[in-house]
This record gives sequence, structure tokens and C-alpha cells, in this order.
Amino acid sequence: MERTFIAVKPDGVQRSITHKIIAKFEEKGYKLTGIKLVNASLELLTEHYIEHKDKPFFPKIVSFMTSGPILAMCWEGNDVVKQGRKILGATNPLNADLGTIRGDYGIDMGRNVCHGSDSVESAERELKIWFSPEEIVSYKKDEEAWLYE
Ligand code: IDP
Repeated sequence: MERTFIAVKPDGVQRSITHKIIAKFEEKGYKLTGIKLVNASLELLTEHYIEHKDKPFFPKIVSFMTSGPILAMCWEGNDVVKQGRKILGATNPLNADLGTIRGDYGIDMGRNVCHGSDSVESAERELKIWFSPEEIVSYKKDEEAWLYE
């Protein structure tokens, strides 16, 4: 089964909409296998956003992402990486379709509520940064028989 790293950023936690993001993934049929609130360190965020390290907006994202707790999650299911990105919507909330998290709850690019891995490889890399192996739980849900052929 595929896994992805989904996070509710500090704006989503402060605005009390973490349950909206969880609900979207649960309602779709995906399985929550890891969840915790994290006050992320500068080191952790630098590793997470390493591909943006030399971009002009890097100091701004890091400062925002350390401004409050982040809800870090691991979700599992078929095609969850690509579908997860669809559920979150375009990076800039002004371009995100209504019905997506960013389209429904965001306005500014730098306050776009959530993060989702952009490939299976990124997901595995990010999950290793945010979770220790024992924090990701393996279990079976009976509803899987009703979700998958
Ligand atoms: P993603 O979160 O949709 O994967 P990335 O391009 O990886 O988008 O960018 C990481 C985060 O950095 C975005 O979610 C957004 O909050 C912020 N960001 C990206 N590009 C810009 C920009 O040009 N100005 C300000 N913030 C940006």
C-alpha cells in the first residue's frame, strides 16, 4: 500500500480546522497510520524543505512553520500520494479549486493550510524525517473489503 505525508501547517492548527483535513482523507477511504502534533525545529524544517533552501521565500516558510505546532500525519491507500495532492489543491489557494482544502480554506500562498508529499519518493523521505518507524502503525480495517475490489 502507498503512503504519504500530510501535514496541517500552523495556520490550520490555529484556525481549528485540522478536523476538516482529517475528514477529507477519512471520507475518501484512506487509512490514518500515524499522527502527532509537532513543534518543528529549524533543522527538521530545513531538511523537509531542502529543495527550496536557496529560494528567496525559504526564510519566510521556515519562520512560519516554526510559529506554532504542526499536525503531522501518515495516510495510506491506493494512489494516496496523487489523490492526496488533489484533496489539498493547488499550492496557491487562489488557483485551488473549490472543494479542495486550499481552495476552501486558504487565500495566501504562504498560508495555504496544509502540506502533502508530491511523489512516492518524497513521501518516503518526508515520513522518515517526521516519524520514527514505531510511530507508524500497521493495522487492518474491515472497511477495506468495501473500498477495494
Ligand atoms: P507544495 O506545498 O504545494 O508542495 P512547494 O512548491 O513545495 O509547494 O512549496 C512549499 C511551500 O512554500 C508552499 O506550500 C507555500 O506555502 C510556500 N511557497 C511556495 N512558493 C512560494 C512563493 O513563491 N512565495 C511564497 N511562498 C511560497
